[in-house]
Amino acid sequence: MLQSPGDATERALAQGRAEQLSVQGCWIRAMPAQVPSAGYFTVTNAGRAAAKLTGIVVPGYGMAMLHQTQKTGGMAKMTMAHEIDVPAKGNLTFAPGGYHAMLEKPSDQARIGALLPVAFQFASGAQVNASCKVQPASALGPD
Ligand SMILES: [Cu+2]
Repeated sequence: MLQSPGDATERALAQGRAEQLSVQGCWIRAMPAQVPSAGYFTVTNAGRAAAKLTGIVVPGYGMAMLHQTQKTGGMAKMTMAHEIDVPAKGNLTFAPGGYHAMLEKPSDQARIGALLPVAFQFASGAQVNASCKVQPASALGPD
């Protein structure tokens, strides 16, 4: 991000927005190294203004993208999602068959059972941190 004289104010505003945002139930379905893994979670927005999720940073993976699986005429296809709305007083759920974080280039940190500190980034500049549990390919949820 560029530095400017308004940065302190911007940071304070972003912090205020971050306090309204939280992430629950984050887990990663770890796949063998050649196949992308997927991250799932729920973002809750307690604020009065809508927020937009723009990206996540997962330390156990070299690359993390936001994707959406959509079914058209019985065919499932994935599209990139650059900004995803989290409605005011509402939430956004990433779950198998819909939105997912596509994770590639795993490191040894991304072993089954690990808790990875993930950063969730929003269009306002707010960032929310949550830990995500790495689960085996057969897992259906965070537990
Ligand atoms: Cu994908």
